[in-house]
Amino acid sequence: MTKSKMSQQHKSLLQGRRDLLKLAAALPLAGGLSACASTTASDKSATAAATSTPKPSAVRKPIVVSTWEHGMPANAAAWQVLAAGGSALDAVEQGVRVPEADPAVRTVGYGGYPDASGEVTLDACIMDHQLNCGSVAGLKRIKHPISVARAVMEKTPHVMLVGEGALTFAKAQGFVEENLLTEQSKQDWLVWREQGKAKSQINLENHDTIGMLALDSDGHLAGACTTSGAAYKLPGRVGDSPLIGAGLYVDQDVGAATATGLGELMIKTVGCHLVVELMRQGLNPQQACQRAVERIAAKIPNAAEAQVGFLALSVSGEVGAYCLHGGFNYAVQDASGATLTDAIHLLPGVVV
Ligand code: SD4
Repeated sequence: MTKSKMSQQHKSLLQGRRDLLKLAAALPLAGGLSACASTTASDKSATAAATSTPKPSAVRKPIVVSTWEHGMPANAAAWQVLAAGGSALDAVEQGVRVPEADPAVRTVGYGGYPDASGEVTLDACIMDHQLNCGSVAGLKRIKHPISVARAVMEKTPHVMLVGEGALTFAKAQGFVEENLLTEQSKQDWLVWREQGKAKSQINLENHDTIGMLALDSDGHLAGACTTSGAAYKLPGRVGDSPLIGAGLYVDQDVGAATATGLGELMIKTVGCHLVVELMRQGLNPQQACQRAVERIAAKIPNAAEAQVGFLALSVSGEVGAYCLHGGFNYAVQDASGATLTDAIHLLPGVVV
């Protein structure tokens, strides 16, 4: 190798190292929170691991991961698609349709908590390995917003449709209008209204969006996210779940991430895009989720009053998650079986 080539290589190595150090310095630590005393050490170890952890040699695929316990039956439906050699995109759509149709899941689709006016309004988005994406927000009276989001992606030149426009589009596509407010949801809403609460219920317990990520046997990633949003939200409020980058992001070069919890926090930090970009910098999925939660905790006043959780899947099938408060779990299914795991959390204590 010539001297000039060597010095060129040396310079780019130094530049790479400087970039990494700059990145580490730019990422805020959650030192302002007393419960985060261990954050500095974990942050250092995340950076160290980013430079030293060897990449896994074998890709773990197909695989599907989802937020929360209702991710177990959703993953099972997605797995049927993946195990038959189907696409990650079909898998995530079929998977999240399960909680969308289940009235016992009170935070997604049919039977979800309504807004303050008593109307169930749904947010959802879907994204594939080529940055194709589709989204709906504030969609009423359609049980499967994820399928409408997919139709937006595949049948329009747009990414996102909202409110009446989304409903008109859905009906034109053959989706059937139906009542999504179950008797149980109605009764709960009436009680909430009688209590005279002036505010939407955005708190620690209200956070069970389903976000699903899959890697198919062709090695393609896709993701879906669907929710009824914050219970008793102000009519018109849109959370992170239908926003590409906030509630979901997929980049085939790197991996995918999805989020659950108080959407305003993910919107302010473009949380899922942040997780994917941190993975691009060399962090593994769990380290990237941890950094994003730390960013939220450090930069957003009163973040600790809410829950946030991220779940990520790398293009090689590594899975990681992290949340602010204990209590967030995630479901994983691959050829070895199905598991439900508690995510590691930043703050002490568990919220269920
Ligand atoms: C939102 N992220 O609309 C969602 C909330 C959630 O079940 O997770 N709800 O902010």
